[in-house]
Amino acid sequence: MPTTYIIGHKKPDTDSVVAAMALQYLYQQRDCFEYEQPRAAIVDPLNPETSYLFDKFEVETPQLITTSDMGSDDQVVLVDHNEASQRLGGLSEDQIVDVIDHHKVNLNLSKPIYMTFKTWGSSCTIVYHLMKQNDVVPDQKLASLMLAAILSDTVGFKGATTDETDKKYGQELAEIAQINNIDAFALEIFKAKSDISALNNKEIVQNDYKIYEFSQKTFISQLETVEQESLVTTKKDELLAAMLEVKKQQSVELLFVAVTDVLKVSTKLLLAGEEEIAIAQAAFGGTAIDNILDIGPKMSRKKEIAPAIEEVLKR
Ligand SMILES: [Mn+2]
Repeated sequence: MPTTYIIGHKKPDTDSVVAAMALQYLYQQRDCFEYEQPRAAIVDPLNPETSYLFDKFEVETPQLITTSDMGSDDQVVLVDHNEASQRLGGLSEDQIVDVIDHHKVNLNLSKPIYMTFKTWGSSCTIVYHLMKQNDVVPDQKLASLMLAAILSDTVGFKGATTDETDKKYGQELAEIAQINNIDAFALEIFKAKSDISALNNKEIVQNDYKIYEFSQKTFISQLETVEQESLVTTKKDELLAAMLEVKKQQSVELLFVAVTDVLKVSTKLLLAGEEEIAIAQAAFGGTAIDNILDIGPKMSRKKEIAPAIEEVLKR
């Protein structure tokens, strides 16, 4: 019997991993989805935030897979991403049967498939919506993780991508999870996200990045932290050196690192070189000082940072 792998993006964040697990739970409860042997999987190891949450709630990590684990008649549901550059490498488009996502669509497949796209702040908000439509209630652990994913993706309901639906469903999930203080839970998640103590500088630069196929291949990394100041002062030179190495290794033309303070709601961009400095200044205004540009309260890579850079590159 074929397996239906439910897969989030490369370098998975909490939303990507938990949304896949929540979809597996939903598909197992309701056979109207007709997915055989639904199985959540990951394509890269968990980040420190997700590891922290899985330890805290004593949840097993989904299987780490490559295409060699998959048979030719296995099916794939993509969640929390859709474009090829963010998918499991080598994945055949013909195996994709469904996409559940909240990112910009960049797809041109050769056959019709199912799709659920919403403009909400988290893929887990969408999966919870699908659960509600099908009278499925997540168990307490899953509800805790789904709330964590929503809080992580929306930066505690403060990010620009936050929708009223995220808040409403977050509240409902908090009740199922029996989490009374959502703000305290969000702070706990931010601290776990900020913990980069186990990472070397190159790993820090690549902890949460996306590569965009703009007119120039562009790498945008984001460090969501409660310790912005030390990252852009004492650690700055080491990070800039690591950025140049990563730029070469990843074969990208442009590389930006957004250091976002999730409590102060502010972002400073670390700029790899002269070209990035010129582009960032054109995109956000202001003047970079020592390879750093303060872009103020912009926190969303998806909605505020990447589109502004793309816009300049179109000119
Ligand atoms: Mn997401």
